[in-house]
Amino acid sequence: MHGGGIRRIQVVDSHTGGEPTRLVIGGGPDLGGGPISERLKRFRTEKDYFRSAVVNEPRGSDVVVGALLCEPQDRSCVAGVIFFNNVGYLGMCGHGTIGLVASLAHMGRIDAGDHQIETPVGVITATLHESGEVTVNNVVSYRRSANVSVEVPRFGIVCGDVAWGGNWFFLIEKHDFELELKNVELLTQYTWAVRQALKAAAITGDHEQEIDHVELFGRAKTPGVNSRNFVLCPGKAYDRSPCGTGTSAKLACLYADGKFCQGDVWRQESIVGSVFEGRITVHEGCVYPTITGSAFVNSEAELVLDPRDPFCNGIPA
Ligand code: PYC
Repeated sequence: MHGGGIRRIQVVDSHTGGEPTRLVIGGGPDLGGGPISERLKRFRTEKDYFRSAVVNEPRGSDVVVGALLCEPQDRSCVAGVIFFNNVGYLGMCGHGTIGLVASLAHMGRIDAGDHQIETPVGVITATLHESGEVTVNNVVSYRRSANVSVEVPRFGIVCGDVAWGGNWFFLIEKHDFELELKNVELLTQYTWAVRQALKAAAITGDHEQEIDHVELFGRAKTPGVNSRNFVLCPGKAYDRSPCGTGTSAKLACLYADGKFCQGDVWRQESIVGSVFEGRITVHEGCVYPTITGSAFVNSEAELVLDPRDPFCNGIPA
């Protein structure tokens, strides 16, 4: 039996409203110490093979979001985390944070209560409720520009808002599509074309950051739910969850339009029917969204990285 050079990675897999999170709890790369943002830079430049090995095919798939559990620099934090996907890294991830908290609870590392987590975009707080639900206090969210028009080849002029919810989003209310699972291919083509058109037109977030998430809204299917969405993620997979950062961007836009305020509850349904609850706190004019949802652990596993395997480091997406 060949065992030379084999590397073993311990993971806990969960899903949040259908969207998977693969939490790496052991066997990860040595990224040194310092702030998580610095460790992310080293991950990106020196150890990117590990990202691909964990989430890309044949071990993963385009839809899997990875989360590398890190020692926090700030000792008041229960954990540090770096989120990644099939094509790169995420500063923040709402469904992934809910998955992280549920996984830490599953591992017996945390109990119900408030927990601080270090991310590349700063320290955030998450609450594990006795019910098992998790509330994520997300980063400040805001609308950068309203009613931005872009010419999208094959689809014509599309109008939407550019907003930040921890990632950059283009939010589209007016379109001709039904947000149904049977239309996923068409929805993907449309939102991907919008993303390309935004890039071609140099429509960006702050500091010329690419808008790498496109979000469509439609009528909810579930009574008591405000809206349904379809969210295209950076690597062309769609979010099975209602997207924590996308829901945060939506709340910021609703607030900017005077349609939502502190004390209100927004129920956002995903294309698969899972629901997040969103609320905001407004402090000195800034919107701080909180997103509540549930995650379930569905696997504890060991990944095997065999250097003889030609696809040991995954098939690049
Ligand atoms: O929940 O924030 C989120 C998210 C981002 C990408 C996939 N899920």
